[in-house]
Amino acid sequence: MKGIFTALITPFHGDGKINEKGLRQVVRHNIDKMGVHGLYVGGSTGENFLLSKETKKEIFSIVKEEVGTQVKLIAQIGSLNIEEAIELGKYATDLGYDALSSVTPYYYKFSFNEIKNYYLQLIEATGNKMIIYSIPVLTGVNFSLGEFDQILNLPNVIGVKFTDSDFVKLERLKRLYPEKTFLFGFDEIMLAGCVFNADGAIGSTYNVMGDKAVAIYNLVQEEKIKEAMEIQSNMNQVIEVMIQHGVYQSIKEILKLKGIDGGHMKFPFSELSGEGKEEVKKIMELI
Ligand code: HMN
Repeated sequence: MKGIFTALITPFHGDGKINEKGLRQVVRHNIDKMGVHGLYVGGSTGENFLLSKETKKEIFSIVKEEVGTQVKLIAQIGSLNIEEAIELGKYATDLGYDALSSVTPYYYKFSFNEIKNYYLQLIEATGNKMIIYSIPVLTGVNFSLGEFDQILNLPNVIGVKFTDSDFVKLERLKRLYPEKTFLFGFDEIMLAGCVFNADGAIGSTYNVMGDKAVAIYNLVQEEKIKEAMEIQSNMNQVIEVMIQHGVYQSIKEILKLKGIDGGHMKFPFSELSGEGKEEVKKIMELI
């Protein structure tokens, strides 16, 4: 479980149903053109938290069918409803997903022990490997080093999707747990994450710039930081526009301009504005 993982977008039809043809095209594009090492399915990027359990299962199943064993697959199954999370985890495990990942339970201010017990139940019920999804900026859950220590010692926990810019924490964790996998979650600073010993990265923008992320990852292995920085800086020209107009919306528009059906957004997300479309067109030469 090393390298670049695309946090897969989900193409929807205008009525909110899955656009299966588009989803298969996006998967193919990621594997055949971007050359990423794996896919992270059902993350924030997939608009997962807006979807019904049945729709989430449909996505897991279509993606697995399209991928087979070509690249590694991680299923994000986190849900505030533990029964749903377990059902999704068993489903993805039966389909053959290489690992599960679950966001830390959010919205309520859960105690650390409550969060730990949540993971324990998920792990015991599914029996699959688990990658903890830590994203303090969205969940408000920010584990201390001591808390990470307890979480990483739970059975089957193989690593963390580390979406945080606390590089000291990342470096300390990797030194304490060299055998665990730390996948960095902020695309605009993924080079720094890799320099600070992350084992790779998971991100939304890799749907359209995965080839660049793979290049950065490889250059870091070769200790060619200046060349890697050049690519990161070019990526950030694009990410800046994406953030201004909506990251997921912009990714879908870029895919569309490349002839891939990125589909619509799921309500209540709005579609890309007219101005956004114009701005995205202008940065296409960088992609
Ligand atoms: C996921 O769960 O889908 C992603 O892995 C999340 C990922 O860390 C992205 N973060 C969010 O969407 C909040 C980043 O790829 C992010 O979109 C990117 O760094 C641009 O800011």
